Amino acid sequence: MKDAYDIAIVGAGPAGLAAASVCARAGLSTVLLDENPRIGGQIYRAVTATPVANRAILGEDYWAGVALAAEAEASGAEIVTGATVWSLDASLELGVSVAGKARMIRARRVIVATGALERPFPIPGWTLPGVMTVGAAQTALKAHGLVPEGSVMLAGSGPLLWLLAAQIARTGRKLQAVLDVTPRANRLRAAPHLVDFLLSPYWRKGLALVREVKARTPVIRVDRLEARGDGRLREIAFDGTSLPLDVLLLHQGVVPNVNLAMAAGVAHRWNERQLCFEPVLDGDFASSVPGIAVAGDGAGIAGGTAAAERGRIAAIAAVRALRPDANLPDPHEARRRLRHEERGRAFLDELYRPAVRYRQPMGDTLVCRCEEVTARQVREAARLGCEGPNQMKAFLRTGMGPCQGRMCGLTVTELIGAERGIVPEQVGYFRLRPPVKPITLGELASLPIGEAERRAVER
Ligand SMILES: Cc1cc2nc3c(=O)[nH]c(=O)nc-3n(C[C@H](O)[C@@H](O)[C@H](O)COP(=O)(O)OP(=O)(O)OC[C@H]3O[C@@H](n4cnc5c(N)ncnc54)[C@H](O)[C@@H]3O)c2cc1C
Repeated sequence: MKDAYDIAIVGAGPAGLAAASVCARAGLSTVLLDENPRIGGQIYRAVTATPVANRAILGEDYWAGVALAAEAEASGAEIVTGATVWSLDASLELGVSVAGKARMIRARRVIVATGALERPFPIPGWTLPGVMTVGAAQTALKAHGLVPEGSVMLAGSGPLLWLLAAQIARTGRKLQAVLDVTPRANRLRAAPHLVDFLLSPYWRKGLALVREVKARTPVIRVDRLEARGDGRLREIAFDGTSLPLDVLLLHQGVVPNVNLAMAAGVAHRWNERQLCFEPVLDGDFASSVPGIAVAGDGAGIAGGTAAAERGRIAAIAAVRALRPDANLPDPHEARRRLRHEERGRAFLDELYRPAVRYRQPMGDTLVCRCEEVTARQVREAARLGCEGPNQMKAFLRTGMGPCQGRMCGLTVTELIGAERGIVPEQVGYFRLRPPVKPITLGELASLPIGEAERRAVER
């Protein structure tokens, strides 16, 4: 790695890979950083190295990542994997750790392509060993060819739930059931967007996926859900029934991974349709901080192929700003493809809108796993007058553990809003500061010491 680049891109999913190809091919010095050991991001995780050889298991949408990865690798961009970016500021300086050593690098433009995270799904028992997220199970499948053993159920809602159910079934492993918690009323909410959905690339694929799962696995509609056990998951309880269970995989959609962009000072707003915070961006995905763009699902959830187009558009704008005469792909073509990919999204957002019950838990259900804070505690603190997530840190330490709010942030915001009778936009989110990822003291100490730092501590 060098000390300075024209363009630094954080995240080697479809957005980052596409952006890196555009920037490097235009002749700009480009670094693509990802904390994972392999490129590909979530959708194409480990696509260049997965041990899953039977292409049918992960499906053709997964293998589309091979071409994108090859294009980035051939583009001349410097790709650094195992590189955790723990800080980014308005001067476009990035703190990066690789193999236990930290360093600072500079860029003239930064594209944040840090993707999405699974939305928290705080039901009673969600922290028991044996309960995982669908995303975590899919990571184990793509990266290591692992499939959960014993009696396994998936519970929740959203496209990724159906996709993993199909992928596991294709490995030959029998799932006990899929518990579908999608509220029935969502169909009404989604109905006005049906025509767009029918004209979109999603509906055929979606319908085929749901049919495939239903042909092999019992699908049960469920309103109430609870994981039970002593020390580990023993049984699943739903709507008056309980069944013994070894592994429960939970999922209720994905939300933008906002931590790095927020810590850099990028303005965010609440998206009521997707029930999450997203960065405020212009048509080129430029943020409120000059020089920083946010592309891919980190800019709002739109899916993997849309993420790649967003990466291209952000990259074209970044290159233009630095080298107006560069030879670039046609941005209008990328925008046309993006519009096509974004079509039908509103239908999916409304159809899979998570129920209030699973976003705003009650009683002793844990909200903050790191600090072991319950819904009751958060609600009580809000009733006592705690005004927002940042004050809640002082009351209960929510969001101050190693996950830095990734597992509890949205739940804390929504619970405070519910107790105080205000909307999430008014409640706000945790104020995020670097380091946005846990780093060791040793890593910090490994930062090169300049003359100014030496003089600051000399007596
Ligand atoms: C667990 C999970 C599994 C998913 N699986 C699928 C799927 O199979 N099919 C599908 O259609 N959609 C899937 N999605 C949806 C996903 O959001 C895709 O739409 C797509 O991967 C988004 O592309 P992206 O480029 O925006 O980000 P991503 O593909 O998410 O890539 C972001 C990359 O940024 C890296 N990163 C994040 N923060 C840092 C940091 N601080 N430092 C260094 N690197 C960082 C991550 O390691 C990651 O590789 C999944 C989402 C999740 C959360």
